[in-house]
Amino acid sequence: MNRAQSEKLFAEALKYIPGGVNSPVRAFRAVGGNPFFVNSAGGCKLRDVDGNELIDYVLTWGPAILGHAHPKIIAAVKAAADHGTSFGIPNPYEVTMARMICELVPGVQKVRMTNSGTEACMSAIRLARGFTRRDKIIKFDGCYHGHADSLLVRAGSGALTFGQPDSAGVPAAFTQHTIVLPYNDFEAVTAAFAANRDQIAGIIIEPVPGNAGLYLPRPGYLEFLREITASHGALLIFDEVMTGFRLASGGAQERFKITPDLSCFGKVIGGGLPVGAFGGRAEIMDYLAPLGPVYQAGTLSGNPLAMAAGIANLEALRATNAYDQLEKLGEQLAAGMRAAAKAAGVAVQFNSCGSMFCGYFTDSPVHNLADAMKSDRERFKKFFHGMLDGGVYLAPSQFESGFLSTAHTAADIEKTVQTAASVFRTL
Ligand code: KE4
Repeated sequence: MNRAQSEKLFAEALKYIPGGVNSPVRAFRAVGGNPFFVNSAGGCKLRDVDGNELIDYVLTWGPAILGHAHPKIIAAVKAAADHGTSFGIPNPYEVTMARMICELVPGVQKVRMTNSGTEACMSAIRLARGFTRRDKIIKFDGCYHGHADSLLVRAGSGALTFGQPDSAGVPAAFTQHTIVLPYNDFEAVTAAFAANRDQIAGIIIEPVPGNAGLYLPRPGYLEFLREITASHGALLIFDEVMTGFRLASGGAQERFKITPDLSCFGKVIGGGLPVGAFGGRAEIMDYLAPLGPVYQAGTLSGNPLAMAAGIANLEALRATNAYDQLEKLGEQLAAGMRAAAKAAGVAVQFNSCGSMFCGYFTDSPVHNLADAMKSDRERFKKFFHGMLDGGVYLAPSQFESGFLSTAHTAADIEKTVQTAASVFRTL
């Protein structure tokens, strides 16, 4: 595949940007080679600067749930931009977005917008600590909640990909109140609460972790976390930056029927523009400035263009049978990939949940980070490049989830599975 223009651009990028990228996972360091540069995108396809067309399963890490350059999102952004790009004073879009989130998400009575998922998670943690007057937070290894200091501990996504789950530059004092436990381990949570009685402000968790690949909560696990936090006066925080408005219109909390105290969002609610949000019970959210003592702010929070794009995304999702479509596409992809791997005699654990998925090259089931780490990453690298050369772009790391959109068709999935079948045979 000709990538001459991408290589030229990457050489130039390396002169001015650390690693040539503005976010580490884009650098292809986990799979080798250099990233391609996108010229344009539409539907489920990317077109790189060398004219290669790719079926996209990264979808800018989740936001493009309706596919790229959706006409309703483009029109909404253009219309909003004609009136100005930012005001630093309330605008009507913020009210519409807040109302939509509160209407769609079971656990949210009030919501505050931010500019990224990192800000949303960082702020939710601060709010939980302020509301409970406790300092300790439980997170789970392999889960990624953005790059705020106290959460960069055994984190997933790019941190895990580069073997830096505990980043340099984070003083021990900043993480001393962060307790990291294995995901899906009931006893570990019980023991942590017993050993830190009345000190735990909350648990933050990706209800379906998508930053160490993808694995699912064991039956009863989320219900257990809901009960044990309530019984200890701690808050349950669902990080739905990835799962929100994707696994159901009300996110994982609707799909699994669990109501957390706080929820974090991002991605889909920005329609591809910079966004984050956190919300929950009004009595907790009202602890935020200007009402309460917990400070949180942002120059561009509730930016009219990001709000317009997110509202258009949510409206289009609500107006169609998008979630049925996404479920069917996810099932078709999972069945096809499992059959192709089996036929080629390649050990693959293909985990999926709705329109999120991950294939691990291992013969044992993957229920947590330790299982995911058993995956054969050399095989993953070969598979990734074989698929890329075949016109299919998967997440450039074993420790990332893939995504489907309503723009993917059964024919796209069939082509993907056929390409995988031929690549599996070369591994
Ligand atoms: P951002 O700060 O990147 O907007 O959101 C952080 C975040 C928080 N919580 C979850 C569950 C997330 O998945 C993310 C960000 N996701 C990664 C993809 N694994 C973003 C990709 C990147 O870092 O470039």
